[in-house]
Amino acid sequence: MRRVILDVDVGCDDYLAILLFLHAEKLGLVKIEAITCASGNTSVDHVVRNTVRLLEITQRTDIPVFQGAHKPLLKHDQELSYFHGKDGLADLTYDKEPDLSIVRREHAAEALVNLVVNNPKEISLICLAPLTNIARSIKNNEKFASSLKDVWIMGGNYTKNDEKLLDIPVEFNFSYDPEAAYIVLSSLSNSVFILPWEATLKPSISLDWRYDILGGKTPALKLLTDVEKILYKDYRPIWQPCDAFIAFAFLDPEKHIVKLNKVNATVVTDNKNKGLLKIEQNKIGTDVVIIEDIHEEYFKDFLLNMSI
Ligand SMILES: [Ca+2]
Repeated sequence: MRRVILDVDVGCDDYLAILLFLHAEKLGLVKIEAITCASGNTSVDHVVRNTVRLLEITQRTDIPVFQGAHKPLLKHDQELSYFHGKDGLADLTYDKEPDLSIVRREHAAEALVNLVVNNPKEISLICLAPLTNIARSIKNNEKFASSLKDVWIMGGNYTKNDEKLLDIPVEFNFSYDPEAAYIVLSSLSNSVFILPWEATLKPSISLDWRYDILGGKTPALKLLTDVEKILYKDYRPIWQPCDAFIAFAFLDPEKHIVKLNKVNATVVTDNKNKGLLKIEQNKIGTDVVIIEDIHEEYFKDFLLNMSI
């Protein structure tokens, strides 16, 4: 069984990614050791509330939840993403508030260190948020990075790495905390998998399929359907649950990843394009596996089979 920690900024696609992992745990494929929360899509307070709400709906409040970074490492004036609404889940109203007494006292970065260093090479880290918590863990404990089994990151964009083309918007997770992205990537030595923004644009699952075929057959999916109907209204007709794509890739890489590319990469730290993933030809960066495409039909099948 693969042991995982999920680092999240829930966020509608983090929400779905957690559902995939809960389903995989039910199948005996993974054990979720903890969920650590960071700011990004919304404030970390909302991320914690959204996470606990989801665990209550799915009756999995046994999973330890930790609150982490409320700001990026350096960018104190950094704006949150408001694509997901102010509260991260489209600002719905609820009958009751989640019971936050289940949230552990330890800071997420401390919890990450304790879990990973005490279980060397056992735990896979699934990074679905800006990398602030992970960078802090790396800085706090010299054994942390080398004790990880592997690291799966949704974030970054890299295709246009030609200098002349560098003036492009940087993917949100990496642009929100570029210093954290730099620290994380430059500190890891092996088994790093990145699903960049470009790969999230490849699948072409229509919103019609999302709403009419997948729909909201469980209470957790019903809430997500309500959220996504609001968030996607003026966005695009194609569903783009970025974090769920990397969750899916992780769960069965051989079957679920259609195309990957082994490269050497760094994170740009200059003011222009800060946070952009840069492919290095002269091997000065970190060897990473870029997940370029996932199997769309298997992804849809997986979701249709979910009972969480
Ligand atoms: Ca996320």
